[in-house]
Amino acid sequence: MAMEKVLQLAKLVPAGEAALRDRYEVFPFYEAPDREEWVNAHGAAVRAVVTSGHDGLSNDLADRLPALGIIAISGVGYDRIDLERARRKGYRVTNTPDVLTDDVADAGIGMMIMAMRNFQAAGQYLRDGRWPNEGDLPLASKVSGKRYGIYGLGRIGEAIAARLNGFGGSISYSSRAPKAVPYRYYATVLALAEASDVLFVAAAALPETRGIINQAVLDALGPQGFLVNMSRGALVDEPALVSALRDGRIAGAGLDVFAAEPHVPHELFSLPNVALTPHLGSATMAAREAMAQVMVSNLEAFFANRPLPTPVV
Ligand code: 8YV
Repeated sequence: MAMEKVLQLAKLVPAGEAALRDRYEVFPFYEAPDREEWVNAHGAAVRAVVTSGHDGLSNDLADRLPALGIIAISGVGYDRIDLERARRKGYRVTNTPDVLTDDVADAGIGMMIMAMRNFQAAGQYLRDGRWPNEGDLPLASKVSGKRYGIYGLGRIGEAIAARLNGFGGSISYSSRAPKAVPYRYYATVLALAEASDVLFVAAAALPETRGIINQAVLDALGPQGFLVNMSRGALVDEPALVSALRDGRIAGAGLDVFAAEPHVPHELFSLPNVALTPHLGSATMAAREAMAQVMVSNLEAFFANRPLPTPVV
């Protein structure tokens, strides 16, 4: 029997690559010397697209895959997929929740500590050979015992909260509706920011959350406050963030995600009060292997006409 044709838009870990190639005829689109030519020749035969959370699938490309039956994301975020179009055209979309939750939450806590204790700039100071001549650095902010706010209390938000329980402060959150959790609820992110020393962004990027971390929210967080974003850059008004950081209207930020990744606003590079990482919340071998496995199990279910393990659409 001929193998099903899968168009692959993002590279996977070796175990994921092997699992995919064992089962399907895979076209790694990112390696195609001439994508246009490839789509013309093979687009009509593609039944499945494999992609990452941040690569998604553009409608322009989707338009050229008339036999598309499923977009299997190796990632939890589906903000780069037009779900409305998927519903309309009748193809499925799957993601990989749960298996990356711990890793993203771990990274969020690391990011908070890195930003508040100034570890990233301090590491650079040491590597630049400045310690012997210039001595000790200015003192940083205490991390424990603070008022922690989490915007978006989904799986990842809850996992961040579970870890924050060990820090001896108070935990609040804002999300669409209050949940049965022992944390204080605020109806708006503005009210949450006002009541927080550290504001974690853990909500999905949706049209209604775009730019929601705006100047007013940053001013409410205040000159002692820190922003930590492990979700999507689109939720933050980046120019407003840059000016709040530059003017000391917030104390600092830890950012793993950016609006126009992999491009990062250059103004951030020279600011001493930010910690920056290149979207690596889920970037552990364990998480990526598990994500690839869940992604492949969705493809298998799709092609076998079984219920999809983790459907979005
Ligand atoms: C990665 C992510 O970008 O899961 C997501 O939504 O943003 C990340 O885990 C990714 O999809 C890795 O393949």
